[in-house]
Amino acid sequence: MFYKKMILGMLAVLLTACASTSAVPSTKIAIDLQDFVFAPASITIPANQPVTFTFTNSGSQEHDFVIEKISVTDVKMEGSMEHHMMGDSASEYDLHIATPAGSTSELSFVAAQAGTYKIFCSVPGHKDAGMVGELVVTQ
Ligand SMILES: [Cu+2]
Repeated sequence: MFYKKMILGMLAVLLTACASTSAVPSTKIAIDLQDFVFAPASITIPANQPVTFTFTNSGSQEHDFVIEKISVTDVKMEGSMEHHMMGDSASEYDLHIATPAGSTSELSFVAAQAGTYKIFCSVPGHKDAGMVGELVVTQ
């Protein structure tokens, strides 16, 4: 019994050590939300590493950032609007963060798979107005 506890204790120490040495600093990217473009409109991030997007809405309308389908973990959001105008399928989006005009918000996540993902603003009319872009996840 004591032996088993000792092994578990050692495992815990090993896991803790592992977590602290493999802590990769988050890739930080600033994205400006304008009427009606993302700047930059093409964003490249590494796969399997934490990234943080900081959104600044310098437009006169609310804007959001949507990726319809992407495999992500460790998603954290700050400053996102709880209620905002969006399309019908908003609840199906894998990533969705809305930022009021003149405000900022923050989105952190880890992308699990390399690939190119379409980004867009889901506020009605904005996608058609040109508020689209791409997220490139590299291996
Ligand atoms: Cu918008």
